[in-house]
Amino acid sequence: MAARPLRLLACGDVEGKFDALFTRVRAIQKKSGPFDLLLCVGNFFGSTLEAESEWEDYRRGAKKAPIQTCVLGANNQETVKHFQDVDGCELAENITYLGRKGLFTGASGLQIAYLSGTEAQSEPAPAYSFTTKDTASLKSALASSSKFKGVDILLTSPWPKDVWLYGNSPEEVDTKTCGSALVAGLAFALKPRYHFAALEGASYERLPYRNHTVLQENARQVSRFIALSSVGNTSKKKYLYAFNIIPMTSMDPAELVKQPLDVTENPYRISGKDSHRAKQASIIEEEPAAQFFFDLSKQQGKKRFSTGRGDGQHSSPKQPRKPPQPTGPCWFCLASPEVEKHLVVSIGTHCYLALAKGGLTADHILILPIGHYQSVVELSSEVLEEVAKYKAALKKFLKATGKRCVLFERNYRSQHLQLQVVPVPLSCCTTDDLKETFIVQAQEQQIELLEIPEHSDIKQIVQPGVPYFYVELDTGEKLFHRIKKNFPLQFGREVLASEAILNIPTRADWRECRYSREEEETLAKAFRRDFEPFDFSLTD
Ligand SMILES: *[C@@H]1O[C@H](CO)[C@@H](O)[C@H](O)[C@H]1NC(C)=O
Ligand SMILES: *[C@@H]1O[C@H](CO)[C@@H](O)[C@H](O)[C@H]1NC(C)=O
Ligand SMILES: CC(=O)N[C@H]1CO[C@H](CO)[C@@H](O)[C@@H]1O
Ligand SMILES: [Zn+2]
Repeated sequence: MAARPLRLLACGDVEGKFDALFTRVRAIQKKSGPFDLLLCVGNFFGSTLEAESEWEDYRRGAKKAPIQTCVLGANNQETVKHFQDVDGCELAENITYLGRKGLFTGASGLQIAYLSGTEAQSEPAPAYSFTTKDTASLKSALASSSKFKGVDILLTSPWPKDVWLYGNSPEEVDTKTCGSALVAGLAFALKPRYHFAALEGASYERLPYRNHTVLQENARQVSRFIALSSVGNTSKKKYLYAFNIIPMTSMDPAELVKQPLDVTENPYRISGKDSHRAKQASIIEEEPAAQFFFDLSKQQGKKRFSTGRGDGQHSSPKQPRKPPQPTGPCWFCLASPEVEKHLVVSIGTHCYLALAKGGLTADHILILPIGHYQSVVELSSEVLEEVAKYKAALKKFLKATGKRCVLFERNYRSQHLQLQVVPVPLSCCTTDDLKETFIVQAQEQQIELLEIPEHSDIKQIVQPGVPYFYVELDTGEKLFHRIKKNFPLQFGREVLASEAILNIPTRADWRECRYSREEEETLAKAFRRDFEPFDFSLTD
């Protein structure tokens, strides 16, 4: 018993141009058949005399809306007078004010959540605005049940803040000031399949975004955010959007959660959750608790211990810590649309392997955490454990191909942790040669590389946030440099590419090592095939 899809229209700011809107709707219906509902977001009423007199015709019944029309309330003082009943009411035949906030459920089962007005900027909140209290009560009324899956449609007048993150950028809006954080929080919680907004005079259709964490949660329906322009706008920007929808309550669950190819990460992961930032801050606070730091800035070899914050607080090991979130699009968060998935060669639980883009050699590999961590120092123990597993697997693999593995990390001007693994043929040089070359070439550039004990962890040497570079040899020995300023970004590559080691000096700069996408795909495929016998992620 397949439900008939509903045919809906959504419209941006009408600004009192009722005749223009309904003429257009009539023309559309004449051409492509009747629609079930027209949903209007943004300013329905205008404040000009012309707009007022146009409205008089509809209010008195001299003119009529040709379709059931639902509208949101006022966004300014001038138009508050049109919305007498905060719980919603009929404004004219076929024109209904939905109310301040709530859920409208149609006979078909279609669920439309709505929030009228703009976010309050001052106290006391004006009559046409909403506050945290409003969005919190809407969230708890709709989304607190464990059975809650989402709503079909969310209507708000303002855009949600940061909706463009991880997606396509809107034109003509100031991304610094545009959008409401409360609306973002609401959209994050309600997981609408469609979210409409207006007020910016711009039209924008964001790529669909996910509402689940890849690899960690079951798939949920994606959300589409669509911002519409104002009616009769001369610049021909889109103000009407037509779509078909089957209410989620009558949809096949598998069909509902299908992910389109162009789906992106959820833009609200940071700003959306009200207390998320605070929680994140407290996680970072906890991190270095009861840790010891060698202070290498003083004197080589002499260890000074300090107890960090030493308040002995540990988070329960039962609750895996959520990785911090990037503040913008990231090329290496596995869930991010920016990731070049064709370079990925293995995916574990917390980490993954990818071929380095423009690698020094065809088997130059990166070990990366799946979540957003800036450096090894920030990794939780379970992520570190898997990093160690990948290191061991790669070492074994490379040994089998007659190579030793050199690993380095630069935590400086980087966003997402990348452990670079560069294979060096055994026949080319010994581990001691490698070590020597690194030390000598560092000295030439006034970089002090300090040897640190084999079994010590970088975590014990630096505090999170401190920039550093280190290279780890196949014996586990490490050479460490605390970066103060002006560290040559390509240093690790330069040394390995130099005559003394790989002797491919022109490849030191990765930009000189570009491959075409087809070549990259071929290299990744070859690596996957060769690495397979060593890849624990395939068997665990
Ligand atoms: C009001 O809307 C209904 C349903 O969309 C439509 O059938 C009807 O013709 C409309 N009324 C007028 C007067 O156009
Ligand atoms: C088009 O939209 C912009 C922004 O909302 C507005 O300033 C302008 O007056 C509109 N033009 C028309 C003809 O409605
Ligand atoms: C409410 C909810 O479950 N939201 C999820 C939406 O998707 C993001 C990741 O894309 C998750 O972090 C949220 O938990
Ligand atoms: Zn990242």
